[in-house]
Amino acid sequence: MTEVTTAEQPVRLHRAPKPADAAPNARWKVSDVEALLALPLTELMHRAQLVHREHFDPTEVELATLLSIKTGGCPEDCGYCPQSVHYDTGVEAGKLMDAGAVREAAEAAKAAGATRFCMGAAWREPKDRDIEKVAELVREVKSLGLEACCTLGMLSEGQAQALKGAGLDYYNHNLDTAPEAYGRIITTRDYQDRLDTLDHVRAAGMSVCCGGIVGMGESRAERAALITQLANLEPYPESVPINELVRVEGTPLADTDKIDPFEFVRTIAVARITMPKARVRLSAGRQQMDEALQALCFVAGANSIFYGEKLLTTGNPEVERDRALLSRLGLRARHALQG
Ligand code: SAM
Ligand code: DTB
Ligand code: SF4
Repeated sequence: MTEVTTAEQPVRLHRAPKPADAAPNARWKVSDVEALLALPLTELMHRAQLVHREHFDPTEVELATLLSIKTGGCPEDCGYCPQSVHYDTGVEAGKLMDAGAVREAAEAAKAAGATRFCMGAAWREPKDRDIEKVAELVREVKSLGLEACCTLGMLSEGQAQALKGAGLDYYNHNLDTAPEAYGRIITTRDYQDRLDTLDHVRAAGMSVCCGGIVGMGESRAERAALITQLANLEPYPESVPINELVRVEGTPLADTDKIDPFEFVRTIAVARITMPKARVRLSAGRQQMDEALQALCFVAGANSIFYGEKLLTTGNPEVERDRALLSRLGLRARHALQG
């Protein structure tokens, strides 16, 4: 996004997004991904399972715990987000957590069996002095032997390098929806802003965690375009969180119709097929899903979940419940970091 300052206020000029398969060497065409989404469910699941077991042990699920290290008061207007200052959702704005409290939370996550710890901040973009503080938090998490992930909004090249220098393994920055649908959901930044940050993360040598949200009223073609966009990144992300919209009262998307659960499962399966080596994470939205649906997501190739009673500001299933679910399904948590 470019900003032009006039006498009154800055005018933001959005750059028109390119279609998800615009690059001449694009691996995937939106039409191919749409055709996958439209397969008979049994056929789609079979294909997803074949791909899944080529690269992973299909009985193993990664557990990643989230912590909101800086909550609320975000200047962005993402239509799904309870932390935007534009919407009245009851989320109170807080300050950046200190290192001791973060360490405690990371220790508890490790003791409960998580191997990845993801710290989220409700920023449009961090300031350089925020990066210094977050670098300290990253060092705390790394000293416990956990994989560290951060999601802090847009990053400059230098900020990405500083986080890499502190030992950060993954940076989460979601594309969230299809390029063509982005302007319906967010007006305070454009798609290219997201792609630029992903480039900075890659250039710094970190692994990329990038996915999206389904159930925001998008069409199947738009879901196909989101997956195509992710799968055509060069290289595609190592982690792909697929969130179902958590409909939070006060946000513009609060009254969106709930997505057909089978359509959600299809999206997971197509993410698995198009990004064979990625950790596909069954992310936000599990609290609204019954256990049979979650099981179907694992069968479709999901091999990671957010683990712990809270996502950032909304709820997630209890740890005991998740442990019982994995046990009933004969699945096991990924242990220490063997790759
Ligand atoms: N502010 C940073 C940013 O937007 O990149 C990091 C935090 S932001 C909360 C991280 C991601 O959470 C968003 O990109 C979106 O995918 C997800 N998210 C936020 N609200 C959600 C909701 N209500 N339902 C599902 N996912 C949501
Ligand atoms: C991601 O894809 N989903 C997570 C994490 N990355 C940062 C966030 C989900 C947030 C759900 C709404 C909330 O709890 O505020
Ligand atoms: Fe801010 Fe991130 Fe929420 Fe958007 S998704 S309002 S950038 S915290």
